[in-house]
Amino acid sequence: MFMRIDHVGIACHDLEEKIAFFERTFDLTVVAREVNEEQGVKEAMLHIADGEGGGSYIQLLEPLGPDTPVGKFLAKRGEGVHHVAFGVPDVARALEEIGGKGIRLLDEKPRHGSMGSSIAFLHPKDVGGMLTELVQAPDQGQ
Ligand code: MC0
Repeated sequence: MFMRIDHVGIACHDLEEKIAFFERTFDLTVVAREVNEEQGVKEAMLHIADGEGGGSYIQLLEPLGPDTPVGKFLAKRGEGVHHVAFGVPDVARALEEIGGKGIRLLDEKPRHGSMGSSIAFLHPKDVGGMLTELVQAPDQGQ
């Protein structure tokens, strides 16, 4: 079902400061930036490598406000790994399969994600404490 790790999402207070840190420390490059109002984030993708069905990235996330998923996470836990996202060939089909196994779906159907992807989240409490995201790259499943 999973083709690769698409990205690791990291919650931060200051996106620009964290981008500068990752660029100078690990020689990574920002390849996309977006404000995603629906998800309540301002985010940047830093490219690491290319794999089956798409690339892999570090995703830096700054909340648009305190009453958003990342805003609440920061208040409760501070900066750090917020979620892990796995590339799948077909996110709607993956949701059906995973939901059928009793895992709580935070999204019943795919939503808009970074770089034109389709995404959906699984409840962290059902996945060993890890907020899990499914990602279908825009050129998959067409
Ligand atoms: C909350 N919990 C987490 C967690 N967030 N555990 C691991 N990782 C996280 N990120 C835990 C809490 O500690 C709590 O455990 C329990 O889950 C319920 O949390 P809560 O604080 O009561 O509930 P909420 O209201 O904060 O909701 C948490 C939930 C929510 C995960 C359901 O954040 C959500 O629906 N997230 C999916 C959307 C999202 O995160 N969007 C932002 C990234 P205890 O033990 O205290 O009960 S958008 C994105 O990344 C896009 C742009 C993209 O990739 O393209």
